[in-house]
Amino acid sequence: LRLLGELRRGIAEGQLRLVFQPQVRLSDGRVTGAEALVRWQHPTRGLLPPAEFIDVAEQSGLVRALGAWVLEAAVRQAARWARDPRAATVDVSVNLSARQLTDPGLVAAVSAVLARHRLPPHLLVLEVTETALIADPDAATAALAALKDLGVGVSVDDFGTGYASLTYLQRFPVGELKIDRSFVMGLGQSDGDDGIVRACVQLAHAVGVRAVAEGVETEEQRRALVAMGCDTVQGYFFSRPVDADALQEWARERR
Ligand code: G
Ligand code: G
Ligand code: MN
Ligand code: NA
Repeated sequence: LRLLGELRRGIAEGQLRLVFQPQVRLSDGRVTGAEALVRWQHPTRGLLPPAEFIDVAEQSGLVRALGAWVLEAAVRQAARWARDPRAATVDVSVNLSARQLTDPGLVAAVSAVLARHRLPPHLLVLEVTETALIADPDAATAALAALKDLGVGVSVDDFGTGYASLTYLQRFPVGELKIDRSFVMGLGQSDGDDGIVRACVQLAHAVGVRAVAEGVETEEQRRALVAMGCDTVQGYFFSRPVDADALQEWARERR
């Protein structure tokens, strides 16, 4: 409860930060995107990762205010990069909580923030978890269809850990599947994980969407993903999440 009060104040007082982790296209090694990840610069406890406050925020409904802050900050940053002729053009992925996905005001809020910052919609990608999609598939389908009409990208995060049936996959208008890092971790070490990751890549391509692998930590994993035809990768092997300037520096070095 104390944490909740502190977080409410922290959001209002500007204590949240975003870091960005590059997403690399395997075909040419270029940085095509960045995932925005929230941090909380707590006045006494230091820089806190989302694991320390997202669940509390989600349970209390404060995740709406947090999510609104993240969306605004991420779109503002993406728009700055889009306007800057020296900056590499990257799309920015934002994680949505389950509550945000089923919030009837989501589409209007996304539309308003894009207009406010004049960001071309295709430079924003919203990551939704498989679990959030399945919790209310009809509401999710409607929200995703409206987001697609706006021109915003949608990614299914933590793919493989939920229970999305193939029927749903075909029905949800999404642009990419993000293979959960628990499977990527075992690449080259576990035949089971090799098979799962290969199947996820093929499944993505079968429904006409990009396959993204997260949590890539080794050259061996990268090579396995190339062999499987995975499109895009993200993970510590390439870069940890870094601040906005460092992300651009990293991207420009690889243009
Ligand atoms: O940044 P880190 O790798 O510690 O993130 C841990 C978890 O927190 C991930 O599952 C990620 O999706 C989630 N997360 C990070 N930033 C946000 C955010 O802005 N909103 C929501 N809802 N979840 C986030
Ligand atoms: O659930 P989501 O995909 O949003 O989670 C992103 C989280 O994964 C962030 O907390 C990020 O810091 C973490 N992460 C990113 N790359 C790696 C990696 O290569 N290895 C591990 N273990 N975690 C990673
Ligand atoms: Mn994510
Ligand atoms: Na994930």
